[in-house]
Amino acid sequence: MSSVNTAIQLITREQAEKAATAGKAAGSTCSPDLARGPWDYDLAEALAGTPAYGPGASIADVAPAATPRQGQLPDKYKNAGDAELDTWIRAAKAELGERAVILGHFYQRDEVIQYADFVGDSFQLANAALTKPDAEAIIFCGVHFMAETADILSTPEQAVILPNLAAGCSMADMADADSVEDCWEQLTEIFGTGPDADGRVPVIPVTYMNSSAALKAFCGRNGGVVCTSSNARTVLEEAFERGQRVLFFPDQHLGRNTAKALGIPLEQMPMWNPRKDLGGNDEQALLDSRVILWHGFCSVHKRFNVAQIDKARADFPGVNVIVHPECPMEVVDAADSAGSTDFIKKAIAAATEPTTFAIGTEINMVNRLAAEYPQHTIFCLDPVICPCSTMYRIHPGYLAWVLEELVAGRIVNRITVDSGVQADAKVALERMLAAKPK
Ligand code: CIZ
Repeated sequence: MSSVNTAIQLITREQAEKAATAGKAAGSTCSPDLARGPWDYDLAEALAGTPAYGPGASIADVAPAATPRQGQLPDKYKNAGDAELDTWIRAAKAELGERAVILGHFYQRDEVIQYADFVGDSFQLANAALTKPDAEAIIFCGVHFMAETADILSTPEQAVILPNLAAGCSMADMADADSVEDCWEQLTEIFGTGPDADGRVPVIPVTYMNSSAALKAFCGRNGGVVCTSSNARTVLEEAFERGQRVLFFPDQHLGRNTAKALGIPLEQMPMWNPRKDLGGNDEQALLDSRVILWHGFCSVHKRFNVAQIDKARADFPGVNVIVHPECPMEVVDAADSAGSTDFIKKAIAAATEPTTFAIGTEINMVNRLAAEYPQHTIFCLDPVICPCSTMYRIHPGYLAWVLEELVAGRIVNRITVDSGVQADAKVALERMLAAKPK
């Protein structure tokens, strides 16, 4: 199976040849711009003066003005062919040896993953870096919040590098520290701060790993905790032991799916829209709530729908549908199971008989699983190739650049989290690690 990148190049070439034909054929990409180098978007942002997520699933999401931007990649790397970049990356890696470790997220393109020393989800990767205490540089081929987490968990001597600073996360950007502080103030006015007769405080803030370090620190300071998609249930159960209700951000879907699985009725899960007073709720709805859901979402997982599941079941009787809990509730309810990237990977690895799997998560990961397990039929529920816009911003050109700079003794694109923020964020991460399944 060809990589997502190669498929996009082929499709867009074909589409250009058939430019006269309107409409999208099944199997087309969500944007012909995906065939271009990410540096075109770095330049477009510089010219427009405003950041944007670029082509892919988040193209329509609004990037906050303060979103980090990438300066221009030197022409040498933009103009190089695949073979040249491969030679440079391998040579730099060999020269750096143990001094550098390359981490590749499951959602990253194969053209980058091939150079990764570790491949995994964000938390697995941050932990993998801990096994390399002698590495001076941790090159995170993922997105901004992941690099921040790696910086929080690594030693001060280690430099965490994000090859393209514009590789953010639109979902993480949907909850900024000011809006969350503002929400917290409004909630405190309604609920006060005093515990109930059982010693439970009014609200426990819970942030998904996919959030800025500032929000993890907010949770650390306010009795809150971080969760990942693999431990969200455990974290919520623990939060309900200490608190009467939870404020969950930024992903409404992970919050809703997890709380629903715990038996919390939908009526007790109001949504908080940060642009509205009281998040768009009346006071009683907040007083009656168990989980207040932030109005955030992942634009990759929002693309999955029940019609796609119905079609997969009609086309492949007996298909096993597994989706990520960032998908909307109806999709999770219609699937056979839902779980984190690691859950999906393990479910496929555990299948002993040839099986057809329809998967609802990012296309690069689904295609890699399909290539890794040829005994199974594995496909993405979404027929349109639409990768994560921000993972797409990392390309072998940037990886070659940051590595060659390291060889020359220069650190570029370092992600540094302020020491105070680190300390508070660590508290929230440690609470997550201390939470044990019931
Ligand atoms: O934590 C991660 O890496 C993400 C984005 C999701 C997951 O399920 O692993």
